[in-house]
Amino acid sequence: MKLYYAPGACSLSVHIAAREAGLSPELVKVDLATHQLESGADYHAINPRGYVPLLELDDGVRHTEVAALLQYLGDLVPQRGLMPAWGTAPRFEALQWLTFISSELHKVFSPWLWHKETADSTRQACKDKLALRFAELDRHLAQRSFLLGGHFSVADAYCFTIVSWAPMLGLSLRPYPALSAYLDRVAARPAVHAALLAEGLVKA
Ligand SMILES: N[C@@H](CCC(=O)N[C@@H](CS)C(=O)NCC(=O)O)C(=O)O
Repeated sequence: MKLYYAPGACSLSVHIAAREAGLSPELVKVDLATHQLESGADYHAINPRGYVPLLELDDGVRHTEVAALLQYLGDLVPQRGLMPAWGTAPRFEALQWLTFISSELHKVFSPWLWHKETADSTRQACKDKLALRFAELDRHLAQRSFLLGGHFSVADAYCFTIVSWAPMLGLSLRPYPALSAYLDRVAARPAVHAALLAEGLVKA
């Protein structure tokens, strides 16, 4: 299994999920500014959409989309409990969180994360929307350790990755103590630490 990633990008969530599942995909780094691999090869030849993550399975077939990749990895090693069983209420809840993180967090960050020229009015509208979402997450996490309750799931891998972008973009998480404590809790997990280390995001 091969994971095309960029350090700290949304692909980190898939990297974390893989490690939490006990898998060690081969990591292939993509420079998102140039869309080139370290070899100099054009990443568009791998993923014509140009974005990470992309997971290449051992049969050579390539797959994209964070929420789908996370579910796949969670289902691949069910004994790790990273994705609840099909047809259950927790599964329904996990799907809602994955969709929420994708559309209400990830893609609200995207305009100004990737396009420095984004107008101030758009930037402010995104920040206001994120503040609402962070406040909701803070209330939710004040009552439980992880998004689904007491147990870490792939939704946490995604939430952790995206919310961790906030300080980098000048958004303080100080108003959200439960959310901040949650990020610390997730970062302290051995598999998460290993992924952060492998991507060069923390020191050993
Ligand atoms: N729809 C994709 C979006 C992935 C995405 O936004 N990736 C960003 C990194 S967080 C990226 O590679 N951006 C660079 C680009 O689009 O060229 C998914 O959910 O996986």
